[in-house]
Amino acid sequence: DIIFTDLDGTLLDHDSYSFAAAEPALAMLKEKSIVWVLNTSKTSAELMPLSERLNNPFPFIVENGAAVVVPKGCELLADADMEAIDGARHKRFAPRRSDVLTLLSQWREEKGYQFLGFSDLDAPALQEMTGLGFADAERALQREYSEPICWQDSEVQWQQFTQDLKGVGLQALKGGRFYHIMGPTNKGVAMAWLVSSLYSDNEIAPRVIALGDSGNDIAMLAAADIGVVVRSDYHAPPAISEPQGEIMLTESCGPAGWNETLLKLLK
Ligand code: 2M8
Ligand code: MG
Ligand code: MG
Repeated sequence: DIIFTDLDGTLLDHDSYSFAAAEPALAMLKEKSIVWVLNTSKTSAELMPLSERLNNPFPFIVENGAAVVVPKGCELLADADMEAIDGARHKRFAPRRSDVLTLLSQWREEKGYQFLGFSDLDAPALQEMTGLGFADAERALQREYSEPICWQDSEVQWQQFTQDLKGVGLQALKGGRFYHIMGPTNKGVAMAWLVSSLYSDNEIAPRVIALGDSGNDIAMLAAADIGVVVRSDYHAPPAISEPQGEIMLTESCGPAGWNETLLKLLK
């Protein structure tokens, strides 16, 4: 097996960002030496300390599938064609955030769209909106590929905005709290690249298990052999149309649901 997991609302509690309820299944992953990959909206800067806290030595996927990142010291994917950024190696599937920001500020000016983006915020303001600690909020602001926004305009303007994004090959991907403005990739695209890069054609392909709770997880859940929709206290489970494998829905919410379902699957 290989596991791909979302963080917020999935392995981490939506409000406290705790993974305490998932400890038994995390221990089982370790015991069975299963490769498990964090696949999240979060940035590389957020993932570095988080993967250490989670005791996860594997590559991770950042900013909603924008890049696969191999941290310093990880020997996997040694042959892959990757870009060195801050001591890590990145395989990029999206344009850089600076390009996205240029367009957004141009449109704001020309079309009067009203939204609040991460580039308008400082760490204390982001803490207020998300409940992140100060250091984590600072790391969340260090984005390389995507701009999370809160829409503050009408539905009509939103329709126009998403059309404009489409016209330049960008999209608005719904996360837990924000829409992530980014290039034409998703968590499923990066997951598929990583699986095919880790396992060559003549190896037996592992069973791919993916877990997530929100709209931005749909592509990942649909592309997995087993897509586990983690129940949320805050929103209805996302509908997975045309899954390639089996879809399951957890009984409990967040990390407790993650734990109960993975323990069952890995037994
Ligand atoms: C943002 O992502 C979440 C996850 O779905 C969201 O859209 O609500 C990202 O900015 C991420 O970097 C940050 O850690 C998170 C904090 O809630 O919010
Ligand atoms: Mg989530
Ligand atoms: Mg997420």
